Amino acid sequence: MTTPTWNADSLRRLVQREIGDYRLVVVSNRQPYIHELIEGKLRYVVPAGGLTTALDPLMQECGGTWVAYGGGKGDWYAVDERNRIAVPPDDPQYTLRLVWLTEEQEKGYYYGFSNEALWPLCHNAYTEPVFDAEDWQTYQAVNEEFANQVLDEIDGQPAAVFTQDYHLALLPRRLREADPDIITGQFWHIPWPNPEIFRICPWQTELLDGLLGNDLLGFHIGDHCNNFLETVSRTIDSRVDLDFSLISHHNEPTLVRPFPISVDFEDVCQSAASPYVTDEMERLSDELGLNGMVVGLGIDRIDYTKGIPHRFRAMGRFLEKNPEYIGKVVFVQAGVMSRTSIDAYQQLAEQIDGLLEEINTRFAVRDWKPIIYLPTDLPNVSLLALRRLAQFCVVSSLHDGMNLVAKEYVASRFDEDGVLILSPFTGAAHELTDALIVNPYATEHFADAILEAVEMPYEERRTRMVRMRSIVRENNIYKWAARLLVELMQGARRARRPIRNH
Ligand code: GDG
Repeated sequence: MTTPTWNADSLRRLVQREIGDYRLVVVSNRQPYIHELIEGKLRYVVPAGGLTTALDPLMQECGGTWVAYGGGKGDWYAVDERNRIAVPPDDPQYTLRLVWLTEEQEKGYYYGFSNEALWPLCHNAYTEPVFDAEDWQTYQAVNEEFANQVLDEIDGQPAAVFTQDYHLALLPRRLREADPDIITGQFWHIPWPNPEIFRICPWQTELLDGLLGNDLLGFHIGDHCNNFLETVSRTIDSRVDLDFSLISHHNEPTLVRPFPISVDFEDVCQSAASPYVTDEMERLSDELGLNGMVVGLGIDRIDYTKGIPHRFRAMGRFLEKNPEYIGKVVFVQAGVMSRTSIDAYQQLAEQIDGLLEEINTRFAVRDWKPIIYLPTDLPNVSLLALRRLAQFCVVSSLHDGMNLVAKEYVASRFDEDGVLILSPFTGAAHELTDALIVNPYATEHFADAILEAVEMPYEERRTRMVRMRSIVRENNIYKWAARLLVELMQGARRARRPIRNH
């Protein structure tokens, strides 16, 4: 007998059972509905990515509050006097409460400490973190501001607060200090490094103390949990129980657990099969000259952790070793530029441009060139079309918590075709073992994997894809949210009891 897979309905039923009288508050830097002013009219957009997909049904069911930074140009016009908006805007079910930040605060907290210190610190991508004391102060102040808004929202009622990511590491401790009865959980969407790496952070103790204000702390995979447990045991006064993945600090427990995030498999799969996508495939093939080509694909936020130069180098080496494919295989790299005010991202953009010029000039024949670069925010329909056009998709991260692009490619391939080339340094590689797993630093192997993907017989492509699809279908985003919720409401409270009663 097969177990039914999780979906929005089963998640809703679970919420009704688990939440009871508790108020659920989700806190994240990014909001689930961004209001923009377009030609003087207020419009909203739902940001791309798995987080909203997973947490929105949960919030819609329990009618809680989502607290986030109001970064949209139209947000100010959409809120009431308490900075709240009922969402979804078309059929309001829960409250979105926005936190305002000044430009200086956004610079120090988001671009500064979060993305110039914590992001490189947690990823082994050899970009040196910048530890700026002023950024750290701003990070503390912004975490405090988020905490104040959450506490005001809760107003002493029983509540469970589920915090997202590395922007808000200090929030849980602050909440616990204010009200020890609040149930606190956090999901850390990026890797956690080993203690040797983490110890270079001048504020490591404060960050760990902040995170240990959580009843439950989630990472994507067991390795990140183990790194965290080891970091805590080496850094601060605490008891660490490795068998139960339980930390006791100030006589308070924190459960540390892996929850591999995922995508809404059915939704991605059905969207990919839509006739709009078929039309878009035709349009893109004509526009980009893809007809008759073997197409390779990369879709990434342009970030130095994603190994984009590494895959371009591998593509160049592949053509050098296999010149018979010149004019026959084309690699399309799509994805949005991000965090462009940070030096490391500007350097990456220059490096990418340099490599593109070099490889495309070297191998170009007539109007064909090996790499087509589309660094723009493409609409979902174009991304779906590109995934379907691509015989192989490359995810070559130097380090990545999970990587949803890999799972989206698999979910899109309802035709059960396509090859995934995947870096072993992604969380996804732990589940998608039927991908061609390739170290992005090993250019020679990487080039050979491209050849293997290009020449792989249909039967083998299909066998591998069917297995990967069944894994992503089963371990979907709703399962992620459901497991987290159960651990938060049951596991974490159970762990709290014996310690508090002593
Ligand atoms: C962090 C962790 C973890 C990309 N380009 C465009 C676009 N995308 C979409 C993708 C995908 C999402 O953005 C990127 O998700 P990832 O998981 O690959 O990476 P991060 O942004 O680094 O996310 C990561 C994730 O959190 C979740 O926990 O998996 O490890 O680093 O959905 O399709 N979307 C649109 N246009 C683009 O050009 N619309």
